[in-house]
Amino acid sequence: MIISREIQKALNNHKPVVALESTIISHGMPYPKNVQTALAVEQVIREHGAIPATIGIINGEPVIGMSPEEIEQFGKRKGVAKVSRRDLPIVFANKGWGATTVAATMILAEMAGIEVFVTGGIGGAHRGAQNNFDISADLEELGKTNVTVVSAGVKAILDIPLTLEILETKGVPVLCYGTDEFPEFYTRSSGIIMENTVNSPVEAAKIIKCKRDNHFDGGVLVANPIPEEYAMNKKQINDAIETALKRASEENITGKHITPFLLKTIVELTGGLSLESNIKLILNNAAVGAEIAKELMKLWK
Ligand code: PSU
Ligand code: MN
Repeated sequence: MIISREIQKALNNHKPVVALESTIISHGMPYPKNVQTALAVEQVIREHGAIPATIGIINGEPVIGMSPEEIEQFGKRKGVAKVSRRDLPIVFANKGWGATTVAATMILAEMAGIEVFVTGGIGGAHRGAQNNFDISADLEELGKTNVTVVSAGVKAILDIPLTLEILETKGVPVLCYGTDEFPEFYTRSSGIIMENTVNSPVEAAKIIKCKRDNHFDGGVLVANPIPEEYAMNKKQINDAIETALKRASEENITGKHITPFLLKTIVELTGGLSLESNIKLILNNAAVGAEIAKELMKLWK
């Protein structure tokens, strides 16, 4: 794989590095906000004293630390595949371009030696997963790959209680950041009270370190709620989600296309409000992820 010089140097010198995914750029947001957001997220990570590593696949090669020009390409190029674990060998063999999901980004981050990864929301069990088995490979990856993922919880397009049950089964610690309630992406509250709250980056870092020191393989999920001032009105977002889910079923959207379809439809239905919330929560996750990466480096030194 291709690791940028800046990132290789940072890793060699035990400087904090934060991984970022590219599916959110190619399939999660419209152009040009996707590119602006990806660059702004990198900037926040730098302001917090860590080095951003946006990850994607170019001509069949994993790139750890994309350049701004490459990020621009991922934002506007047509035909960049959405790549999860199962798709990796295919895009490698075909020398294609691939936007990596949470699962695929975790795999490549671990291979590069990056512990902390910031995103917006992870994939999970879709509604009806009991029957249709639509459960994101992100959950499987969190069960086995040694990377900490900072997300704003899980979107209500998914079945949140079922997603949390699967995370428990897979042995994934879920750390709610500054709250005891699991966050619901666009809003702070899901009504689900969790067992584990962390109130500072160092608290999260200590738990991650214990997991690594004891060789309990797998990820850690840090669930960081959207700041109150950017949270959406619960009724408005829930109505949009219900309508989007109905449209997806009418149009027979399934498999890997469902999450991008729902995100796009929800942006349309909310007149762009959900996109603004989405951007703000990622920037907020970037700040927390960078701080956790810094604390971890202190503990490891
Ligand atoms: N949630 C978002 N934005 C996204 C995704 C999820 O708010 O862009 C993307 C992530 O890359 C995640 C993927 O890993 O969707 C999950 O897709 P699937 O359910 O097909 O595994
Ligand atoms: Mn799926």
